[in-house]
Formats: sequence, C-alpha cells, structure tokens
Amino acid sequence: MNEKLEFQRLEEAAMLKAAKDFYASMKTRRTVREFTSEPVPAQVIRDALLCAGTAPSGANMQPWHFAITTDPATKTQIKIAAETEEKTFYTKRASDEWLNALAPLGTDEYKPFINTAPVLIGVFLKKFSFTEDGKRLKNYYPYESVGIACGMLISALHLAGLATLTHTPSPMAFLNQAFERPKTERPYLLLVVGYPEENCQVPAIEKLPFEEIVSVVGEQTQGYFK
Ligand code: IYR
Repeated sequence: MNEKLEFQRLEEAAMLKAAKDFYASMKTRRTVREFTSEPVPAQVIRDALLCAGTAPSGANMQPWHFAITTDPATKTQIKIAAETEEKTFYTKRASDEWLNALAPLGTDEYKPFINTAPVLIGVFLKKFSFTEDGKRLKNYYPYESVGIACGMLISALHLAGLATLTHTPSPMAFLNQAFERPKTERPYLLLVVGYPEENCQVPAIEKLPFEEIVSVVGEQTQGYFK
C-alpha cells in the first residue's frame, strides 16, 4: 500500500540557507568527555530518540533498541564494567599503532563521565525481529541502519543543545545486563549525554578538507562545484 509523499519543496535561497545553517551547527559538535551532572529535559531526549527512530533501515525492520538510564546505581555498574574492559584495552589488547592513534585524544581507561553525565543511552542492534507469534525474521543491513540512526540521534541531541560522547568499550556485552536487554541484541554503542563542564577541554583536531573527502567523477561533472 502506498501513500502520498509529503515533501516540502523549498525555494533555492531557503535550500542554500538550510544546508549552510545545518552544516554551521554540526561543525560545532564535539565529542565531550567532561560533563556536568545537571539533569537534561526528558522531552528533549524523547524527541531525539523519536528522530533516531525515523532513520531508514533495511526493509524497514528498524533493527534498533535504545535503552536509557539516569539511575546512579545503574550508571556506576556501567562505569565499573567499562573501566575494567578499558584497562585491559589500554594495558594489553590495544596495539601500539592503535595507542598512537589515540594519543592526541588523551583518552585513558578512566571514565568518570559515565557517572557524572545525567543520561546514558545504550544502543542495541537487533539481528532479528520477532513476529507476534514468536517467529524469527532476519533484519537486513542492521549495522548500516543502526549507524544511520545513531548519526541522526547525535545530530538531534546536538541541535537541541546537548553534548554527547560516543563510547564503544570493547567488548561491551556487559551493557546487555546493565540495560536489561536480551542476548539476541548486540550492544552497539553507549551514548553519554549531558551538558559540557564550564571549562571543558577537547582535543584540537581538524576535519579533512572537502577535496580530500569528495571526488568528482565523469567528464560532465567537472566544474560541478566550480
Ligand atoms: N574505547 C577506548 C579507546 C578509544 C578508541 C577509539 I577508536 C576512540 O576514538 C577513542 C577511545 C576508550 O573509550 O577509551
């Protein structure tokens, strides 16, 4: 069954402004590791999660689950487990090449922000969906789908004035227990959400220039960007 597409066609000037404004705002997004404990409005989190839930997904299977906690005991449990994993990562598992790549970020095994930040969102990937009568259906392109949904979630939170940290402790099976999710769901990432501390420091990093991330292909396309 089809329905009529609702599509808002913009004037060109409005298109240019919308694209520029969105980029200008997204450009200021930084991954934050120093959060205040100030609570954030639940409605903002709800709407950002609804936004994530609008993401495209393989066969519209929507292979994501977002578990949220503001509970200090749950946060502490997650912090302890994450720091345990990170300790083995930094002292044993990470190659020198990996540690060198991380050096400019100044990260280490200690994750105080997991306790401090007001909201933690555990993102889970569902390789299968279940019908009402318990039949297992395969989800298509779950990694791509959940990645897109997370991008939309991070963008929505940023535009609503919240800072995030995409944290991927590895392995992160402990997130299933902490967030009370079944083993059939894969922990995908832990999103830490809140306000940055007053004098929050972030690594001085650069994003690659346009020419390095974009190529223009085909004779007819040359000069497209002028
Ligand atoms: N998970 C570790 C290490 C780490 C890995 C990458 I790739 C980063 O971009 C940042 C950190 C940690 O959270 O410290």
